[in-house]
Amino acid sequence: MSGAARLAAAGWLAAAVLASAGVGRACPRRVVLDLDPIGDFDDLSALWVAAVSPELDLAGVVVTSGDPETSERAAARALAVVGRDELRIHRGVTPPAERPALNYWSQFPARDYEDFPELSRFSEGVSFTPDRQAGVDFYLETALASQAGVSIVTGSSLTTLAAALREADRRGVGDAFRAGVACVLVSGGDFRTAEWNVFADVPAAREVLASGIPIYQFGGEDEPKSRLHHAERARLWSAETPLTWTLQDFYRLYHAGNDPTAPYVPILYDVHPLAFLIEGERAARFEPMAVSVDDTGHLVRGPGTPNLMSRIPGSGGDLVDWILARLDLREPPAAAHLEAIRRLAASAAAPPPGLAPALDAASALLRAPAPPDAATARAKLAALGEQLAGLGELAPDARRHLELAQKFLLGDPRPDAWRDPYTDGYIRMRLLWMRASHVSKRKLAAVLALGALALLAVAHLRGRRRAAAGRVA
Ligand SMILES: [Ca+2]
Repeated sequence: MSGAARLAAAGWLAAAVLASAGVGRACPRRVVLDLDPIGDFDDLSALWVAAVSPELDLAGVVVTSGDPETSERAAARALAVVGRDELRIHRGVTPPAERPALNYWSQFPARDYEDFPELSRFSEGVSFTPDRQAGVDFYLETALASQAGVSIVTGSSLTTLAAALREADRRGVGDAFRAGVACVLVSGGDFRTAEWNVFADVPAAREVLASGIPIYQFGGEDEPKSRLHHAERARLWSAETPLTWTLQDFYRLYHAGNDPTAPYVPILYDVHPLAFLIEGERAARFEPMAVSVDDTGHLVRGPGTPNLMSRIPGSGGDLVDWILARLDLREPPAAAHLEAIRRLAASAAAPPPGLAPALDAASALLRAPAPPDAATARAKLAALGEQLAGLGELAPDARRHLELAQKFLLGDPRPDAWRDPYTDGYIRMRLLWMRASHVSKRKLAAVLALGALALLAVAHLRGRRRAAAGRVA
């Protein structure tokens, strides 16, 4: 047995024992998120949940995307709104252009409308300087430096993680890297359909599945899972925090989305692994399986030694309420913005002496057992604001953080609130309209002609019936 295999067996056994003991928390809460921020709605949702959840220690973000530059800017905008600008965003490896010889979209019902997502526009106007440390190097550094191990949550293809495995082997630290990655929690993979994150890079998925690292696989397309329906969105929009507004901006670019089975209703799949990290078996239960990947990107269950934990379909219930309760949190993002001011003050040449006590007084508001009354909170934040001018060229950035902290704490009403029209009834009508608008002119003429003929036939029959009745009388 090679060193890697021994490590893998030991790691696997530990995970299996913990899982079977019902602990469900075998995975460390230090997390690397590997996402495709503009690939679908749920990647940024996962980023936001991770960034505002006090239970998680987010080490950084890796972007694995076909459009890394735009994706990084989207992630930067998402982190800035919740005061987590200190988190670094590392460019991963772009998934290969070559994909299985399978028409991926043929797995879905025909899409007869063209209201496609424009999530890349979320990055418009956002400036971001790419981090010099690439995603692969960040993976290696984080896993090798971590005493207790790190959990990797992937919501994109496994391209960057597979490249990190290869790079670790090339540098002769493959075993240490595999030991440092305590868990890989994969949002994706499916047995009945080809799921995108596996489909987009089958060789990478095979490498990760063969790595010996404990893998938790969260399924893909073949069961109803968490979706953000109109009623749940309305709940979010009514929270009126800077995050829920930004989420609404993002949703308005989602349009009919990628999945023709549920237009205008975004998925929340990629958040599921985070819920498991925090809630354990309340969020998901697993069974060990020996799984391989076929040439079309389907997972295949086989005999042999299990190489992953596959989520039991339906286990853990509906996560939407849990996710909503994270996305409308107020105190953690407000505290993060105050921490950002503290960091700016620490980097200033000569911070004003009144700044630290004003920051402490404002931070104490958030630790109070009961929410502060608005007048007290406003006064403490105003006192902090007076100190910020002393930060010189850092002052505008500090003021931005203070303004957002206040909006999280005291509410952020928008005068031009958008009414979310996408109720179930509206979606049905809208689809009918879009389908009708795609009927060709020739088909439309044929339908109208048939209708006119039917009307003529009915009128003719009625006339004959009336004439017959007249003769009888
Ligand atoms: Ca994703």
